[in-house]
Amino acid sequence: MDNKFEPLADSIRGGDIDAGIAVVRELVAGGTSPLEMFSGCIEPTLNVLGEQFATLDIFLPELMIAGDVVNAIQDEVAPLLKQGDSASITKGKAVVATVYGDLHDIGKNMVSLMMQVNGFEMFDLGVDASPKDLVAKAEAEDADLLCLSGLMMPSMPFMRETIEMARANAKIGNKIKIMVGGGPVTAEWAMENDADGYADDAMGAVKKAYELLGIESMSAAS
Ligand code: B12
Repeated sequence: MDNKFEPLADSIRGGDIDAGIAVVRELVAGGTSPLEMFSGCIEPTLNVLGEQFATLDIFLPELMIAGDVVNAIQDEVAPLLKQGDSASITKGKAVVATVYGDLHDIGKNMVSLMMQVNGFEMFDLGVDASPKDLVAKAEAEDADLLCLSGLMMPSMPFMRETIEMARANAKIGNKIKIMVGGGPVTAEWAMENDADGYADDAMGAVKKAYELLGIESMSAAS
């Protein structure tokens, strides 16, 4: 990790929201983009914490305070990203959520924010979203895209169920494009489970959305 990110990583590991916000403001003032912070520091730091959690070197409270710092950082940088929003014409409507049984929202929020900044009207159902609610919202909004995030193996059957239910829906089933992502999801999983696309990060999600809807150029924001 680049040395300039060490204080940010420290604030996440230490669960220090005030320090995290202060460091982010300094980095922004120095010209570092929020996306760079996420890919260069926040995601790798969370990945290491996830491994330490799996090996019982840290426990749930440590993971929770790290998550709280990252959520606060997301709230801090979201307005900055939206300022750069050059997309006044909507590229499409997308329903997004973390699937049933899963409360992880950091990655889902990144995807939702980057899609919004790049021209999509986002309908975010939050976390723990049931297949029924997701499909009902997609139908009500006549959405072009359904974006499903999942980090928990036990929730993968619900992601699959959501895809099946969306495909079977009389109104949107034939047209809606379904994108999936998150830790246990792979491009192979996406293909085997009848999703249209997979991406492993937020900008990848935007690119995939453009590709699936046949939109030519990316508009903004990095
Ligand atoms: C932070 C964290 C938490 C925080 C979550 C805070 C929050 N608000 O989200 C807290 C402490 C609450 C938490 C709780 C739990 N967690 Co947790 N957590 C993590 C950790 C460390 C990081 C996740 C994260 O935010 N990563 C950073 C983001 C930016 O990455 P991301 O989510 O992958 O998203 C990116 C891409 O995947 C992609 N993407 C994501 N979604 C989508 C969607 C689409 C459509 C597309 C195209 C792309 C895309 O783009 C994103 C941006 O780049 C992971 C470890 C890991 N390596 O993932 C464990 C991890 C996911 N947790 C785990 C577990 C077990 C739990 C608990 C069950 C622990 C417990 N005993 O209670 C609970 C779950 C409760 C529940 N029902 O959900 C396991 C899951 C194992 C599994 N695969 O089944 C992991 C893998 C840790 C581990 N190694 O054991 N956790």
